Order: sequence, then C-alpha cells, then structure tokens
Amino acid sequence: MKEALVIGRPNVGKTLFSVNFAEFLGQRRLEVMFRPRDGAAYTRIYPIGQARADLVGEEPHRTLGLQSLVLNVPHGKAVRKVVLTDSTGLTDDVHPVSAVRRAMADTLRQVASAAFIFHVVDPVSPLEGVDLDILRYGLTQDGYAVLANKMDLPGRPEGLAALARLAGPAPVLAVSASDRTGFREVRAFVRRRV
Ligand SMILES: Nc1nc2c(ncn2[C@@H]2O[C@H](COP(=O)(O)OP(=O)(O)OP(=O)(O)O)[C@@H](O)[C@H]2O)c(=O)[nH]1
Ligand SMILES: [Mg+2]
Repeated sequence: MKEALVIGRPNVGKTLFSVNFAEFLGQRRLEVMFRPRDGAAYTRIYPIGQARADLVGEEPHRTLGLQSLVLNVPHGKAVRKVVLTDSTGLTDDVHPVSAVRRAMADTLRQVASAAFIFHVVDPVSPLEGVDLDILRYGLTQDGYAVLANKMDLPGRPEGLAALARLAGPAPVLAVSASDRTGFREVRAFVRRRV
C-alpha cells in the first residue's frame, strides 16, 4: 500500500485533517495503528467523533508518534487503499522533552518511504525554518502537496498568494480541516496518483 505522510509544525491541524479526511472518504469508525518507537505497534478502534475528541488537541505536540489509518480512495469503479500516517509536529529548536525529540525523529524517518507528503501549514505567517526544509525536499517529489489549512479563520486566505508563489511549482491546496473546504481537491490529487 502507498503511504501518505501528514507532516508539518505542531498545531497546524495535521490530526484534524487526517480524521476528517478519512471521514470525508466514507469512514465512520477509524482503526488507528499507533507505532511507538520503544514498543510494539497497537491498534485502537474509534467512532469518528471519539477520534476527534481523543487525538486532536489545542496544545502543541498532542500527537507524539506515528499514527496510521487506512483510507479508501475511489479509483474508477474500484477503491484503492492508501495508508495515511499522521505524525509529530516538527520544530526548529531542539525540544527539551526527549519523548518529543524522539517522536520528531520518527517523523523524519518516515519521509523517505512516503509516496505522498501532505505538508500542512498555517498560512497566517510566512514559511520559515523547518517548513522551508520540507518544501525543498517536497519539490523533488511528485506526491508532494502543501495543504494551506485553517482557511475558515481570519488572515489565512490573505496569505495564500504569497505561499503559492513561494511553493510553486508544488501544488498548494487551500483547505480547512475543520469545515472540509478543499477536501475534494485533496482527493483528486491522491486519485490521480494511486
Ligand atoms: N478553525 C480551525 N481550527 C483548526 C483547523 N485545523 C485544526 N484546527 C484546530 O487546531 C488545533 C490543533 O489541531 P491538531 O489537528 O491537533 O493539530 P496537529 O497539527 O495535529 O498538532 P500536533 O499533533 O500537536 O502537532 C485544534 O484545536 C484544532 O481544532 C482548521 O482548519 N480550522
Ligand atoms: Mg496531531
């Protein structure tokens, strides 16, 4: 199965996007595989609302390890399965908590094997630091797209043009993980490449 890695800074909406995009593709419950570094992988099954309540958070670094679920992507009359892997947010500074540092290393390790990279950003501020590093790598990959998230909030649509200029020729998809703006475009992006 091809893997789509959801990557970006903490708190930009990676997890809310992952859960709501799975729901958008028809999932009513989620089987989430947690892949801790120091232990065996394990799976939990969530009704979709419970996944949002348990996995999404207002504090940065709510996600502390790789979390995978299977997406059903329509492809003609068939369905193709893609593993969507949500990850720990990346920061520029060395984080004081070792569990966070290790989880960030897991995120980076996953980059090389991903067929798709969804680089989630909050366009309220210009890209810098680690976001530019991800972008530079992404520009070498066909399955790379920037998801400019939180479009439902003030200030985001205004940042879009500058972001598209900076990221070009990589696609920049304007989305709201919260109200599902742009999800059809994300689905079309995946569908063309599965
Ligand atoms: N209004 C709005 N809020 C959003 C959107 N996406 C995420 N949020 C909120 O932003 C906060 C962070 O969302 P998460 O999905 O947990 O962010 P994350 O990138 O997974 O964060 P970490 O796991 O900590 O790296 C939560 O309070 C979400 O409800 C969006 O598109 N619109
Ligand atoms: Mg998260």
